[in-house]
Amino acid sequence: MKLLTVSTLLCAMVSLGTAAARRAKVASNGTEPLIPAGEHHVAKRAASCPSGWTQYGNRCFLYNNHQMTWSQAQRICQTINANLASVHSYEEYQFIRGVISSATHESGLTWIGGSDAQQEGYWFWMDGTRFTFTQWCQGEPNNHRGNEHCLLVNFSGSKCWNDGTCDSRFPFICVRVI
Ligand SMILES: [Ca+2]
Ligand SMILES: [Ca+2]
Repeated sequence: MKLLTVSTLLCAMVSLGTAAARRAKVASNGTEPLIPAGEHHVAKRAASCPSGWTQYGNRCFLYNNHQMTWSQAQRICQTINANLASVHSYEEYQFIRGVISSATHESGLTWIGGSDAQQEGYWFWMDGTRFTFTQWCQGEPNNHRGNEHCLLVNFSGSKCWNDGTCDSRFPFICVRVI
């Protein structure tokens, strides 16, 4: 008899607990909320870059110090859902130079995603954005020996842009949109 009483009491407690939990899930207007309380802050949190990437606006940049041809570099960027970087303003170019120098403590030649390999003089960015801003060095792009179709930054003392031979090997910078 005593055991039965305890058992009945336990059942009642579990039942009450379940009812309380259900009441908590029902919103004040009587409908089930689409997003459980407590998860709202996840939906509202601003998007940010993956660990190790550096954010500028709504894009994330990643420096890779492996020496690669321009095409190898682009392929590596694609494996991490990115492209070789595009640049759209002087401020963004200085930011990218900062990403390079903070990783290497110098301003070395680095591939980004500009190329005129399809047709000489027609420059495109690999990420499909418009090629409008440029920071070419004086006399560049010169398509030296008719064989320069890929974009190098940090060229010469002015740290401007040069068209280089795509088969040369340099570190590179990937970009992805948040
Ligand atoms: Ca060229
Ligand atoms: Ca050149």
